[in-house]
Amino acid sequence: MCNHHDCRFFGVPVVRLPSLLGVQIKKQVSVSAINLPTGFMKFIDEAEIKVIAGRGGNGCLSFLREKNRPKGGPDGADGGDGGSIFLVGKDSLNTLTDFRHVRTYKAESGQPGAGRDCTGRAGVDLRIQVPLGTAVIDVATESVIGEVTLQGEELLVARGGRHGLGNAHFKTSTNRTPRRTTPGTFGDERKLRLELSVLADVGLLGLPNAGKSTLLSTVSQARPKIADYPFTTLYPQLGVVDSGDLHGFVMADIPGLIKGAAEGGGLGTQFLKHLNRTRILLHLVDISPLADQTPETAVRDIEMELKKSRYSLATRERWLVLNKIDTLEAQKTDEIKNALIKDLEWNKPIFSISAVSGSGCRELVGKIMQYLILQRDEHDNQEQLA
Ligand SMILES: Nc1nc2c(ncn2[C@@H]2O[C@H](COP(=O)(O)OP(=O)(O)OP(=O)(O)O)[C@@H](O)[C@H]2O)c(=O)[nH]1
Ligand SMILES: [Mg+2]
Repeated sequence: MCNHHDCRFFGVPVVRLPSLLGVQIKKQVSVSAINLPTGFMKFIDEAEIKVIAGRGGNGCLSFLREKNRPKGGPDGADGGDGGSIFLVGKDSLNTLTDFRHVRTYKAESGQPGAGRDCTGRAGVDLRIQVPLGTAVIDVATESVIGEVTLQGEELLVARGGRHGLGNAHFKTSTNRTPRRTTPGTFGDERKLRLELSVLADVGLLGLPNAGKSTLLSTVSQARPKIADYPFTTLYPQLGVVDSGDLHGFVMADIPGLIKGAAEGGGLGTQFLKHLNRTRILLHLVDISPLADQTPETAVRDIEMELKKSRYSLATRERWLVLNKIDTLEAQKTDEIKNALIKDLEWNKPIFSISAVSGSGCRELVGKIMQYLILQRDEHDNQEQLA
């Protein structure tokens, strides 16, 4: 039987490019990120899955034959109904990453009926957990089947086949030995497109060239432009990070900030609004010997811009991520890290990574996921107490 643990994950995400003319341009690509024009931060995570409901079990043709009752009459029973498939709202999921690995979901078929009036067992229904806000579209007709918006809400997406009738069913006063049975019918089989509008959970901050886009490309399937000149990123980018277990999260990369951004320097602070609803900010700092600023200045300059901006980002949970450690001896990295902790009186998490080689990135993603889950649990507890 299909068990949820075996059958999650699937799909090639599709990016929907919003068109300012109102025309939707769709593009099948292997990334879940999108370049967005300024101020247009809607991001749609998509996955296509196939659902096959269980078949109904056939009815049975049988006559009771016992030593002392040679003409015992028809005893062929009905089959069982096929299992149906439901999507179920789950509030701890927030992306469709889980559907990237499994393409087909199949519910169990009903068992055929048997002699001696033994009805076939019904197939077990399959319940697939989806994030709240998931819209479900039938790919063949482009019609919307529904949207799952509440925790525990169930949406029937493929009805199981009906059971077939056994010959006992057709016994009448005029026909005591019916040979008629009916087969079980097929369950629904359809391709579904799941669509979810997502907001970023994690925002990347930092000076130009800190390696923000490189980090996004290493931990997600997004492929932002990367180059060794400032302001490579001109528009916010989003990527879905698969943290390897049931959950994933969305990371937003915005153009680099510079000192004086609040007064319009560089690309200004207009993009900070995209980080306004994130839950953690990752502050990337280039600690390579070639960096333009010292690590301390790189942190303080950005902090100043956050304080000056209209958004309440200065008090937001912010972690320091020291990048480009591949350019230094491990000992030197530790020295820089310890000096920063001391000089900035830093008491929040701090990480050392190489976005290029991936070193330290897995640990960082794991810690972010842990934090997001913990925060969600606290939020749930507070709601229960209220
Ligand atoms: N050696 C090394 N180079 C890195 C690392 N991460 C990024 N880089 C390089 O740093 C340069 C800038 O990287 P980006 O990812 O474009 O930086 P960014 O922060 O997105 O820059 P903007 O978009 O301009 O704000 C590129 O040449 C990267 O290859 C790293 O871990 N090690
Ligand atoms: Mg960039």
